[in-house]
Amino acid sequence: MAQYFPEVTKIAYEGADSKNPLAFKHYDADEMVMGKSMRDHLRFGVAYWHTFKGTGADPFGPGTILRSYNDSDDPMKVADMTLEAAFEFYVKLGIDFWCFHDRDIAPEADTLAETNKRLDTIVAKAKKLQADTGVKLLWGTTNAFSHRRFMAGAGTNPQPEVFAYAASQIKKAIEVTHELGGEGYVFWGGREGYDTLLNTDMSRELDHLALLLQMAVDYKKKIGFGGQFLIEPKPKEPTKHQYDFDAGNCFAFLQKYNLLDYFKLNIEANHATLAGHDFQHELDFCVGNGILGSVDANRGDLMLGWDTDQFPMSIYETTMAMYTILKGGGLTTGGLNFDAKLRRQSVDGIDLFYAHVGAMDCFAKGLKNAAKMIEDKTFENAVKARYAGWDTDFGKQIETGKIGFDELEKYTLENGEPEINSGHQEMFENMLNDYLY
Ligand code: XLS
Ligand code: CA
Ligand code: CA
Repeated sequence: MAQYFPEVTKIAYEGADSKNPLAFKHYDADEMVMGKSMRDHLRFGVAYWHTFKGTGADPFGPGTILRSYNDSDDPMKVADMTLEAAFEFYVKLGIDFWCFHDRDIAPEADTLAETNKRLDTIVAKAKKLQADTGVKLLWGTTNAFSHRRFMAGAGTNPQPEVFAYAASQIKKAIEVTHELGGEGYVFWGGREGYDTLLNTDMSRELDHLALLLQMAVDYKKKIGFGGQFLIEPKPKEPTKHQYDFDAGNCFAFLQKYNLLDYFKLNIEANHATLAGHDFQHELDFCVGNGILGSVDANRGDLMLGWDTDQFPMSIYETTMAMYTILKGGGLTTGGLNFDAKLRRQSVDGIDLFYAHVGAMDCFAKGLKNAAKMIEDKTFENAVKARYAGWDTDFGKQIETGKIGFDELEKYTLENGEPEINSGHQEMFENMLNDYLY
């Protein structure tokens, strides 16, 4: 097979003192952390759409990134070469998982039948490459947002014909994800949302979205697909009001439509911050409600109000994220998928390696910090102490509903003003820094 990244050999772990930008300083795949290998904790994935289809295009100009695997007028030849390049990249990087949209891996043709045929051709090749390399599919998904037919949404489109098209596409994408042994299947809202209520029936659109998801659940059962269904929240972009705004919003939606048994969430760092939340807040909400499924590991730019999808680089963020993930029992069928793209000026193939190596190291260091924080019980004990009042008889009586307003009023009249305790936030922040330095 042709080599698309001849300048790179396999990325090795060289330890924290290494100055080699193409070596891991913290990610040692087989190193054990809290009784589990780093590989099994972190379950890193590469996002096909950004890493292999990203061109650096922005609203002011077309792509800047040229790749030899794109160099053909035949779209299926490009798809074929790109898939080979992708697996060469996965192996050289030492990554265990990949993720894709149907239209990333095989180009759309003039009819759905022809498009599906193209997809089958590429999926057969991907299956072989997976078997040859041991790289696995973390999740598949459908791109039901780029084509012009989906300009007003897929499942929430005002026209049933477009709903039907989306359903057909999702059906096929679930089939190929199943064929490739995918551990999950993601539903990101795409253009499920609206820009103005002057032309939108929001309640009806949400009913339709739930219907589409219910059909997907039925079909999953029918074909015996055992992967986890995931919803990926995002508050805005492309529409002004995306329906799957944040984790809390998705949780309410799943409950209302009786879908909670079948879905977990795929939390993206950049979508959390766009919704005005910390990445860790969204993760913690999911852990607390038993709905953390998987993670899109990237970052936004807090100065910018859009989805910049940058590679994670903040040890603080990855430490806090891994702390919550570990406390929640870790990733099981999910993983850390780098849904991140190179900047427009990072045009070299080697930049893809720098980006992923750095991001993997950043999460590996975050994992080690978080494990230490958990083993030391520093924050666990502090939080326990802060809520200790609830473990007294009095607290227990409230928590178990044994006493109500009358008793609480009596207690307060008898005991008067409560003594208040400091939250010691600054001290805790200093203690966190002790783990980061
Ligand atoms: C877009 C989303 C998308 C999903 C998969 O903002 O992050 O890439 O992860 O459709
Ligand atoms: Ca994402
Ligand atoms: Ca994003």
